[in-house]
Order: sequence, then C-alpha cells, then structure tokens
Amino acid sequence: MTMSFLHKGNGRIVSGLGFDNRGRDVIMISIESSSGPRLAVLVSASAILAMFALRSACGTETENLNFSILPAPGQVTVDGKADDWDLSSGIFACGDVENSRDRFAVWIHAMYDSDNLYLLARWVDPTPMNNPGSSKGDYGFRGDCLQVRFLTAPDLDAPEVTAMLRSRVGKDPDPVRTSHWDCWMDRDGIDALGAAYGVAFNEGGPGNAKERGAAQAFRKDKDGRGYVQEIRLPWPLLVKPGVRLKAGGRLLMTVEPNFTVEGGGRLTIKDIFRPGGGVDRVFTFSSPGCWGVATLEPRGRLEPRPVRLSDGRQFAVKLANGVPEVDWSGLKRSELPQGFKTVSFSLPEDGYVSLNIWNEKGEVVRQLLTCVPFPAGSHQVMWDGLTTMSVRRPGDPVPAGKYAWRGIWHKGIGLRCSTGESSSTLSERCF
Ligand SMILES: [Ca+2]
Ligand SMILES: [Ca+2]
Repeated sequence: MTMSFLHKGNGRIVSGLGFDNRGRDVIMISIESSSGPRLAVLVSASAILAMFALRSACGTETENLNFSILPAPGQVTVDGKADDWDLSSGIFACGDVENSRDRFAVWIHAMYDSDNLYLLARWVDPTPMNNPGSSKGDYGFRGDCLQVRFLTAPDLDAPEVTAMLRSRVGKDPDPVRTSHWDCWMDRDGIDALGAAYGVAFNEGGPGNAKERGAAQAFRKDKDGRGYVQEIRLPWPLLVKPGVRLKAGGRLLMTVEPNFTVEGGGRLTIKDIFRPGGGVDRVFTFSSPGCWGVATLEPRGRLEPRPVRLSDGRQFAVKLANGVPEVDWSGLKRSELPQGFKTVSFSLPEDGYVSLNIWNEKGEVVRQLLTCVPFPAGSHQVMWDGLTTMSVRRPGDPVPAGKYAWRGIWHKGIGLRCSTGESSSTLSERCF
C-alpha cells in the first residue's frame, strides 16, 4: 500500500490519498482480530528511516538529569585530544541505547577555568564528520553537528529567570544570556562555530566567535568508528557584560547532538534535562525550563555517575584508564515485534513530518511521527498497532477496527500550515 502525500491548496496541509466512509482523503488501515489486534506482517527493507520512526517504540533514549562542569586540571589545548581532560564526569547521550549505542551516540564532557568553558564531545559515529552542508549557507544541524544551548545568569533562582522559564518565548531579561551554539565540520573541512543569542533567537549573536577567542578542533578515532570534538568558548561569549560565574556557580544547559544518516537524513538526540518532568524533546531549543542545571564543580575527579534512561533505568559507569565506560549488562536488546502495518508516503522536498493514526470516532489513537525530518522521496514507516506511549508507559493495543492515518509536513519552523479540509485541527498540530 504505497500512497503519496497530496498538497491541498497553497498551503502545506497534506493527507494520504485514499478514502473512508466520510469521504475524507485518508488511508484505511484494517485490523482484523477476534481477540485483539492481529496485524499483517509487513516486509520493510527500508529500514533505517523506518527504524527511526520506531525508535520510541523499540529503543530507549537517554535522559540524563543535570550536569557537572569540572575545573580544568591544567591548560587545555584545543587539538581534538582528550589527554588534557578530566573525564570523570560527563553524560552518555543516545537516542536508542538498545540498538544504536554503538553507532549513534556521544559522550559530552565540560570543564572550565577563569577564562573559558570547554566542551568535549566523544562521538560514536562510523561516518565521522560527514555533514553534507556548507558553512557558507547551510544549517549545521542537518548532519553531524553538536548543538549546545546555555542560559546564564548570576542567580538562576532570581524572579526574572524563573519568570522567563515559564513564559517560553520573548526576550532574555537582563542579566540573562541565552546562547544557542552550532559546532560542526562542514563538507569542505571548515570548522563552523557560531551562536545565536536570545531564548527566541532574536538577540543577535557573538559575531565571529573564533575572532573573539572561541576555538574548535576535531580528530578522528584510529578505528574510524568515531571522533573527538574539542571546543573552547570564552566566558564573555556566554554571559551578559558584568556577569561572572565562578566555582559553585550554576547555569542551564542542554545538548542536541546530530548525525548524518544514510540516505541524507538526520538523527538528533536530546539530552541534559532538569529533574521533575516537563521534558520537551520537540521544542527543546525554546524551552529552557526543561534544560538541565549545570554546576561549575569546585573539585574534579568525581565519581562517575550512572547513565540514566528516560524510563528511569540507570547503568553504572566506571573509569578505565581515566575514560568512562558504561556497564550495559542487564540491558536487553529490543526486537521488532511481529505484525507491523506500514504507512507509505512520499515528499516532494525535504521536510518535517507529523503523522497520526485515527480511529473511526475521529480520535487520534497514536501520534506516530512528531516533526520527524525526512528527505525528499518515498518512505515507509510502520505502526505496531499500539496507542501513543509515553516515556513512562507503553502504548496499549488498539481494539480491532478500521483506522486511518493523516500526515502533514513542513519545511521548518516558521512556516504556517493553512487551508485544506479539517485544517484547523491539523494546523494546530503542525506548530
Ligand atoms: Ca585537548
Ligand atoms: Ca557521521
């Protein structure tokens, strides 16, 4: 069952070609069973993109809470080598630890001294630094790229800070500084290191960060299965004038490591969150209220803390020759359950796809895709017959019946969905 997305009017509302008994343009998916869903076994070779769509169903993402920035033990040379680093703290970030921790994952470490904040990303990536973009015009996050976001203030508990964390949009009140950093190597071997200021990306930026003391270096692992990215960010690029963070100080921080994946797609991971819920993995970039609290630790050489997953499981970490290793014993590799139903669609251009499964009552039973990036072309994603799950609870099998899917796509934040039948609901879901 291969169908195409269809434009409606001038907007970007699309729906599957097909039919139902209400005359809507949708695809009917029939599930027949006398005792729960029994879905047809489907063949999908496509795979890698389908796997990403299934990521939430079959794998577990890391969800590390808060973060430690260690004092630099000595002078830090930005050369892509970690021999000048205290690696006793840091987080392991992965979007699917059961299936992808050996292919798409990264350790993030940070240190500080009186002049700079340092970042070290130790990537697990069999295609090191293969971002297809150019730093002369493309966005780095479309491929291998480390995105890091900071919110600095003298006192994170000050009323103006807590107020802006609740409001979600607007401007940074003084003396708050929000900075969104994109750090990557482009296709021509140029290392790109830049930032936008303001929680809403509307307050300029540091200009040419490298001319102001920022630096970045990359080094491929000898086995070709990963690389190290070392970054230096002078404090004046991270704080408002007059603000100075010292040992014991705190800031907010979150990371979004990105990977180029086969076929030109993008895989993104979100990590470092604040305890207490409210994790926003879609609009993480504009939700500093869920970013983790990063502490400038007075002392280094800490006891490594365990890797935490979104379902609360934790896996011990120990240092081996100063390098953290995770003990994954007890982690079961999840297998794709039998009986998926495929949804096929094609995109005329690269874009972000959201796709819901609806029951005959017109209720959304499953949010199958939520702003998932896909390149132009034909794709298949699979539905396991379950309702929408949460990080704490798996979905339930849907009852036997007829189900339809509807999808929308857009080319990025800033576009507006419009027109099309049933557009009001879909528009709301788009943004
Ligand atoms: Ca170094
Ligand atoms: Ca890569």
